[in-house]
Amino acid sequence: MGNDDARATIGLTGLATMGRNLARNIARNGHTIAVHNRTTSKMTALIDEFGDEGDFVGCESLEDLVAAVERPRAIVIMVKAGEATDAVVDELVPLLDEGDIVVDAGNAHYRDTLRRQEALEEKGLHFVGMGVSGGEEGALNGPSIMVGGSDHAYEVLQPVVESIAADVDGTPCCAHIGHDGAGHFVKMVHNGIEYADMQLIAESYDLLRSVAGMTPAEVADVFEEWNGGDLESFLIEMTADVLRHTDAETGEPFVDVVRDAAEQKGTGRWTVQDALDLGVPITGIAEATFARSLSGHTEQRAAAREMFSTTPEEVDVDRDSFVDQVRAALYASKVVAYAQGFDQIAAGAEERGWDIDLGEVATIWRGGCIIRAQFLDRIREAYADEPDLTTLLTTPYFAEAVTDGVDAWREVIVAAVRGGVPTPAFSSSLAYFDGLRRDRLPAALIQALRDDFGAHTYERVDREGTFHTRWAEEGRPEEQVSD
Ligand code: 2AM
Repeated sequence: MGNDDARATIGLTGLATMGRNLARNIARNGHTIAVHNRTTSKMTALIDEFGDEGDFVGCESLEDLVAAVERPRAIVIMVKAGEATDAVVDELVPLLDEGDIVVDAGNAHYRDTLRRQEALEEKGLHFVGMGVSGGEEGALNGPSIMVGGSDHAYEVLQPVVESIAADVDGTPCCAHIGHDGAGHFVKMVHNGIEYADMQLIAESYDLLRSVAGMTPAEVADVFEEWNGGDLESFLIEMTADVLRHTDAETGEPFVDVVRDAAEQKGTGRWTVQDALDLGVPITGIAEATFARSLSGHTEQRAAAREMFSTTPEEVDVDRDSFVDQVRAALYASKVVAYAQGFDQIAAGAEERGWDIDLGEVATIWRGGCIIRAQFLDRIREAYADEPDLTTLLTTPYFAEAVTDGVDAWREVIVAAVRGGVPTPAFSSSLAYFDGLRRDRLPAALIQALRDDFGAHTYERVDREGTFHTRWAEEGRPEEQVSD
């Protein structure tokens, strides 16, 4: 296919908010970009409104889009994940030439990315799953970008993606995470961690309000103060802002006029499903996901409210020290949630043969994305000191935070339990920590029971080998099943 008129460095189809903002970001950074949308009016609107921000080539058809881009072509697809992406890929592929690169910048499941990558590879094309975090604002002003796909494709894309990503201390928040689906996989876990982060913040707010009796505005002040320390992050800052907001219509705190049923688009669920497959206990993310589900079970909640008392139990706490305790509990639980998320990335990389640099993941999450936080610098440092880290929990900085905070963590959960305030993420994170550091776990009893009812065998603490006890026989003789 001849394309003598091709002058764009990159093409992009799908100009809803995210695609439009990403296109503007690319153009603003000096790259000529060809833009297309199924409904042409969105393309012309972009050029009418923002055409002076950079060098756009408006294209009315996918054929025009393909013809406008220099070879090897890089064409970004930014449409709804799932069927829409498949439809656009199917339409685009016959128009491309060998060596061209199709980039899916949507929120695809990494398994879909693997499937598409295999299909395109057979046709001599590169398929790149690219996770873009930071919402609409990030897409426009600098997101965190997690790129999968081949080394060659990354070499072609690098100048564009690095220039549009957020920047922290001169380092772009963008990396080639690993091959094929690695970018979308890491983006998925990022979103899972975001669920845990938000749930922990929500539990902290609930405790300060329901146990310590603070108003939303007072809680906002607490979050603002926390944002000046170790907890400094985009979400903590935003929480202070949201809690201070008053509903214009009713004059009530805004948080009180919002219906308390949290929704999800599914990436938290994907993360938990994947963790179950990998056998990685990401209890913080799982509880956060289930807490959203519970909040949405309106009928069951109504039935329970009718049956049981809804009056919170009074718990006597000293407000100032409780605020400090909640801060410590939040930080320790956050350490657990991130340690679990990074475990999942390590396990996924191992299982699927991706060479993922966990320190690099922490580095590119420092800016642009929803979970951006000072904390990620500590994680980056931990992996720099020890690249094959077994768990983030035991690195000196985090170990100290957890050790220093553990008494407060327990006190807060005791107060929550006494007061009837649900803190599933706080509680499960503490249980995870206690489980990990326990000398002996009751898993020994589980193994014995499994051997009794199902002859599933067990290992012993004092000898090598696999054993089975013949429970039904007199004297319960033990036999060695294997070495
Ligand atoms: P539209 O403006 O023509 O609806 C978000 O939905 C974006 O994905 C929009 O730009 C939308 O185009 C595009 N989109 C959704 N489904 C599509 C499909 N099957 N083919 C092409 N574009 C699609």
